[in-house]
Amino acid sequence: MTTTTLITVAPTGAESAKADVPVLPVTLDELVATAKECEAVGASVVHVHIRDHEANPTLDPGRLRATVEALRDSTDLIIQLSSGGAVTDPEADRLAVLDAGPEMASCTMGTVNFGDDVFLNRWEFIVDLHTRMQERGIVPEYEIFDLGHLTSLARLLDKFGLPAGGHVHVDFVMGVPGGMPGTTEALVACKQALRDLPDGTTFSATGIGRSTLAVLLAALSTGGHLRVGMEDTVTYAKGQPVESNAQLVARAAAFARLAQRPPLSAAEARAMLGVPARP
Ligand code: KMH
Ligand code: ZN
Repeated sequence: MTTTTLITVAPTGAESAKADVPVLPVTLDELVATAKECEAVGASVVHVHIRDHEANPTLDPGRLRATVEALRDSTDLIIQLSSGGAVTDPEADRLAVLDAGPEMASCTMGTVNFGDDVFLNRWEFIVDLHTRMQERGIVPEYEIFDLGHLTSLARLLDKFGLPAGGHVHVDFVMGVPGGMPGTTEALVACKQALRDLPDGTTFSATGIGRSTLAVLLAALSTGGHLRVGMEDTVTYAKGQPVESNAQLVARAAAFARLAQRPPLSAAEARAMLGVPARP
């Protein structure tokens, strides 16, 4: 029985434009303010994509390092950098994300059609990411966009060993046009496939766009954890734009409490995920 809930906030992403979503946090100040608000209402992990001075997605190494430092100085949140970036980012830049010294980084377990684009994740690239994270003590969150990605994860762990920290945590990213649907049935299929992964593997789930609530409720009812944020949805309810990331985290925390699985603190989340405690 899972008795608590890990809430990850993904506040920015690489897909929405600031011009279309004015409340999207794109500057460092906006990101730090959002992170603090989200921590106050129940988040314990922040999944970070950054933007440049024109609010376009970037993997600029200096900006990434400054972002990690600022978030570490102002919050206790576990800092998880996206190694996925935007669909246009080259592999070398995505690998270089690890140089910014995050506590965690995402590691997507396969290629997926991504709307009109392709989110490319070759096997050799995945192996490179996984082994570099092992060497540097960065804890991965394995991003699963489709059922077969779990097969690749089982193969990865079998051939190359457990991640840094020894704990396996996966995140089901559901409802991407081209990936698995954001439905209870798909989530249950993913959960069942976890039997091929090490004992104790934990999962969170997020539903893109309209599937947000269905996936949130399915995750809670099956012992899963939650990811929410404006990376994944910019609509709170029909015809009602999201006001802030904290609004989404607060709703997730309220559902988690109703399910008698209150949010974890960042320190508790570190213990669960195998992320070293902060000195
Ligand atoms: N922006 C997507 C192409 C991740 O952060 O690792 C990839 C993504 C996954 O968001
Ligand atoms: Zn992301």
